[in-house]
Amino acid sequence: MFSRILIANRGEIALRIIRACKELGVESVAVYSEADRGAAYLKLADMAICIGPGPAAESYLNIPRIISAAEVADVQAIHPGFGFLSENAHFAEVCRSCKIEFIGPSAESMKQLGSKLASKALAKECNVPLTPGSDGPVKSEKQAVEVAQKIGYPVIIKASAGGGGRGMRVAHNDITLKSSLKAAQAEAEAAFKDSTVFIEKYHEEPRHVEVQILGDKHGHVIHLFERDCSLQRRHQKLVEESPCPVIDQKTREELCTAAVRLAKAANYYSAATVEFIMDKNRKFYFLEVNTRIQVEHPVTEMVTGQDLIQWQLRIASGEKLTLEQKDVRLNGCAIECRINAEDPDRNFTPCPGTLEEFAAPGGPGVRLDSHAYQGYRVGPNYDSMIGKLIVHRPTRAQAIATMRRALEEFRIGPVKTTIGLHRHIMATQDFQQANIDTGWVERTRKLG
Ligand code: MV4
Repeated sequence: MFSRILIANRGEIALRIIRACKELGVESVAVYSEADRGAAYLKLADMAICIGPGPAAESYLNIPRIISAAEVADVQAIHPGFGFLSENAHFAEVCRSCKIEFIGPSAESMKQLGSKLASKALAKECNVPLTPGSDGPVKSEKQAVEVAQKIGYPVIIKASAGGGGRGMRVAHNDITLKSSLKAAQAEAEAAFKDSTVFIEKYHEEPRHVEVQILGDKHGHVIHLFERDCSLQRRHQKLVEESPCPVIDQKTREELCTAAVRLAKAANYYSAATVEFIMDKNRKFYFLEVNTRIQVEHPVTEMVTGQDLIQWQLRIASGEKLTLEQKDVRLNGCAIECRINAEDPDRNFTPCPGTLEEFAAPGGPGVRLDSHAYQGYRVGPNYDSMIGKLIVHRPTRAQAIATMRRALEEFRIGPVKTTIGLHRHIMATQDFQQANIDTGWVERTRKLG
């Protein structure tokens, strides 16, 4: 195991990684921007280094400054957390050339799986179910129309270099397809310096189900079951849970083993998430692979009893993944609500400010992953997530009851947060009966 690592991130996930380090006896070096100076979680690290001004480009995204901090602190490895540099293959290569272990997958796996077309091609080879589509780049209007007429409208145009919903367009006929194609190519070029796009049949209001993967450097790959992340708004997840409440044991087994086949084919090590869409007939289709630890990893930790961050450290240091697939069991139900400092009644606009009131929930079955506290100032520089409230209970109904109780206890003010929205969601028949899909939040808010 490493003796000292650097955490190239901030906030809640930096704190989560510090906690894992302490439990493994690893020294942690935190980095912070001037905007995060004085944040309480920095005191829990063994060392904290300022790496620049508030704007992320000058601090958390600045590779030379992070590498310099790593050299000064003499660390053996860097954990990138999520967001920022976590899926940057170039950063992983720089770490390698500086003889610093990147706590994540190889740069090669990141590149292969980061390309949506390359990951789809690999998925096809491994018999992972795919949405019908162009199966390769679409270059001309003529080719786009041919593909669309073959698979039928509506279709969706996606950027191969995209992800998380950026650069996607839906078309319902030949005319809108032609204009959308040009716009999608231009958007992809501007956002990713790669205009490659492809076409798929568009699934309306699907569920979003994803499989947690762990692999080691010795070729051993396992899954830790699935999460249902259907409750989201504009590609920002609001609630995540495990297991998916609407699939049976046979579907679960197929979904999870398909994800393992794909990770094995990519020679994957570290943690990954294989994303699927599930349509109204409960058929699933591969979407993309996220080559990082995700925000919602705690729900998987709760139902499996495994510490995913500790596993990432062990795997990066070359240890064997001693966990066998047959020993990974699903125990009960876990639900996570993302607590963001934003106003759901004003189109989710971020609400920076000081948390004058911050009363955290607790008690049986409750986990709070948050770096916030009474007096913490939420700045305007970074995303507005100030914590994640996670519950773990034997059944889904009990988990919802515990979540409702914990959300009642949770008091934050005067800054507006998503707590009230979560109280509402947990009280709906739709959520309680698991009648939700990726369009639910927007549909119900229009009605309300
Ligand atoms: C789709 C789709 C419908 N049909 N692909 C959005 C994020 C990116 N990972 C892929 N996404 C989608 N791809 C086909 N063929 C609908 C979405 C989608 C979505 C997917 C997962 C979670 C939330 C979503 C919200 C809107 C659209």
